[in-house]
Amino acid sequence: MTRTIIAIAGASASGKSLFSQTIYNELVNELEPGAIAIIEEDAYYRDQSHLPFAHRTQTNYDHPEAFEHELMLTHLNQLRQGQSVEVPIYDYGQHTRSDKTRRVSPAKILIVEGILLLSDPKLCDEFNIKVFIDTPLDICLMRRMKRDMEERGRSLQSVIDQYKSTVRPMFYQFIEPSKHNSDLVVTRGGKNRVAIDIIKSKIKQLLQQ
Ligand code: UZR
Ligand code: MG
Repeated sequence: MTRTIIAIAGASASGKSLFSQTIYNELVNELEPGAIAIIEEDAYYRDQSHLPFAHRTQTNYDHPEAFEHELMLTHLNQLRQGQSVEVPIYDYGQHTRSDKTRRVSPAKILIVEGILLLSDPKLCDEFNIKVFIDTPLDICLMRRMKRDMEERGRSLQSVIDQYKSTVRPMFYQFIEPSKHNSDLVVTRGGKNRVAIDIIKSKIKQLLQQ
């Protein structure tokens, strides 16, 4: 069976998750069970339970090394071969993996989304369709302030400090150049209706083959 892996990359708070989840949610009930699945790169942030909490807050989470891409690669290969995988569940409050996992079954269409997916050549080789969400960085920052304060328990000062120390520099060093590895650039992010509909019809076309 041919399986298709679609990668959705872009800056933090660019609208990757909303874009991916909109496609997933709108298709999942229409398609036969198990046709489509979704995995976040964030789930593969390294386990840091062996480090004291104060050290974990110092990690550069916007650098490719923060992720266990090797494990993600293994999982993508297992899914391609028709095996289920146990995807880690990350705890942003504790800056480490929780002790729970999420079972993902092999699907014909797998959507993966995350900031640094297209910066890794080995991962890029696995992706059949590569999309880059190109939202201006000031818009991302505004969204991130709201999201991280409301959903990830951060103070305004900590969001600003992280933005200056890692989010912005790592965006220019790793994320923005990875745009050139994409097949498709989507402006604005999660609410780009035309782009969502184009990806949805591509997925339906792939499932009919
Ligand atoms: P998205 N991140 C944390 O703030 N803490 C963690 O323990 C792990 C990750 C942030 C990370 C990155 N950055 O910008 C963001 N910092 O999560 C990626 N600083 O997640 O793509 O959903 O924005
Ligand atoms: Mg996200």
